[in-house]
Amino acid sequence: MRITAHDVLIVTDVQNDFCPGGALAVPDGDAVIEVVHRVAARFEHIVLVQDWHPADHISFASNHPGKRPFEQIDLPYGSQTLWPDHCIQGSFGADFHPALQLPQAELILRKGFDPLIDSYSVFFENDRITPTGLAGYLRERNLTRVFLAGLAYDYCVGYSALDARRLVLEAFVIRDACRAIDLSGSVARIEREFAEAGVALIESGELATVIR
Ligand code: VGL
Ligand code: ZN
Repeated sequence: MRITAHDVLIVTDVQNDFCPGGALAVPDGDAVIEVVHRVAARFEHIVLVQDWHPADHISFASNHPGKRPFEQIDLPYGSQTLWPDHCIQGSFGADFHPALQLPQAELILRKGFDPLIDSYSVFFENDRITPTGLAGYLRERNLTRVFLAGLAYDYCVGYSALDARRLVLEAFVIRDACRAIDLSGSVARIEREFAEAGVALIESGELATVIR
């Protein structure tokens, strides 16, 4: 597959808290790093995304007395999974994993900073309405095909890919450049939605073997 000047690699949430030893560790999360580095060499445009919560964030179980991580609650914008405290602004857990080295990235986009709403997708907060600004950024720069990598496959990466399709962008999820949380069937669910929305699943080898 040939990468062009209209393609962007979006590397999501490769942060200490989502890697082994972190507060919301995704199994094998740090294994994405070498795959991301390999595919990044093909791209002219790279965006990094950082989950970036205040300590009083509504998605933290610790802010809901009597609730435990991974329970669901109903909020004005819909159902919300509660998480362990993670990616607190300025903390070590919120830093990118130290092995992730992409100094050529053109934008670092932070999400999840509003205390009252979570944001899995890099395009919209969890109300599916409030924009992060990334759609406008890509539009102004004429970046029309998004390639997604990082953590977690079934949450941030997955919701982002679905929203990309809603925005009429072409969306490719690089499967081996992602790892999943897999909570109550979340992987099967997101893959059903990928199929309905026209999100393409590819492997890094489909990019890495082709010379730009
Ligand atoms: C994510 C849960 C909570 C993600 C972020 O990046 O997939 N998941 N915050
Ligand atoms: Zn989060």
